[in-house]
Amino acid sequence: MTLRGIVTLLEANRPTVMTESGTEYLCYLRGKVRRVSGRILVGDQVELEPTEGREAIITRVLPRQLQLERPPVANLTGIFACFSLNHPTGNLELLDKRLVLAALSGIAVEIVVTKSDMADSVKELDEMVQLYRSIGYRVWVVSVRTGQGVEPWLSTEREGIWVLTGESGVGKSSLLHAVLPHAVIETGGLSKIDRGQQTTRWVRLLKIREFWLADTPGYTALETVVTRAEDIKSKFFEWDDARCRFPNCVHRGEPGCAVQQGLMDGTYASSRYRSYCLMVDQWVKRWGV
Ligand SMILES: Nc1nc2c(ncn2[C@@H]2O[C@H](COP(=O)(O)OP(=O)(O)OP(=O)(O)O)[C@@H](O)[C@H]2O)c(=O)[nH]1
Ligand SMILES: [Mg+2]
Ligand SMILES: [Zn+2]
Repeated sequence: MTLRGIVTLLEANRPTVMTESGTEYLCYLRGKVRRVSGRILVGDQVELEPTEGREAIITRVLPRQLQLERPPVANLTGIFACFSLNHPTGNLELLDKRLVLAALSGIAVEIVVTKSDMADSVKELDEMVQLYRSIGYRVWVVSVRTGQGVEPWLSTEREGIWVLTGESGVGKSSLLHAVLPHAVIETGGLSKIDRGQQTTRWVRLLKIREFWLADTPGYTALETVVTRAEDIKSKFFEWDDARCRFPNCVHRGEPGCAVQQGLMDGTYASSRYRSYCLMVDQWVKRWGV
């Protein structure tokens, strides 16, 4: 009997697969499959043959739609870019980087501002939310402590495989726990220096109505395909209608640059421009293009 399923967990290299009927099997990989498909990933669609009890052998790994180096999840549809303003202190540069890399990889991204009850300044929080909404991002503001925003975030229709990303301690696992109180999810505290403690060790997919959601261990960046540094500017969508004198302007001091002008008159956020420059510089250093 051959069944179809999805890899929901890889623990100590043993995949757990959930079949279409919702049964979970602890699996082995047939040697040939391992040789042909290489490393199996959470999110892989597979065929399996049950052996005894809740055990099965994976006989085939279906072709992957998409695979990034990080997070190590196959067939990703989108990411939730989790960001806390304070405790731990949010890093806008890392947030912007994730937004750009998601766009470059062709996956969806939504921003989840976590731990809203811990924000030191409501004004700062509002400004941040407004900035990203004005660029066109979907932004959620949630607190698992007060329950704010969790329900609207969750009840939005989605499909495919989504992953929670963000610095250690931003509250990814806590959010998952608030949504699925019966699932076994590790959550941790913050260390004395107000950083997370890398509590989550495994990637695990959980079914939420029509979509899959995975927690990840404190990933801040996505690892994506190599592109040219000049592709980065097109992912700062708010600059789309900036009409610079030179069409190939990279907004780094050229004369007649509409982005520089917009920064000066306050049309564009300086934090975004800073992220842009840092990202381009890192890119050139790493890839040379
Ligand atoms: N006040 C408050 N604390 C929160 C909230 N969400 C999470 N926390 C706390 O923040 C700490 C870290 O939360 P986790 O959910 O473990 O963070 P994580 O993002 O999963 O961290 P890693 O697994 O290390 O990547 C825990 O002590 C949580 O109780 C929130 O909305 N409000
Ligand atoms: Mg966690
Ligand atoms: Zn320009």
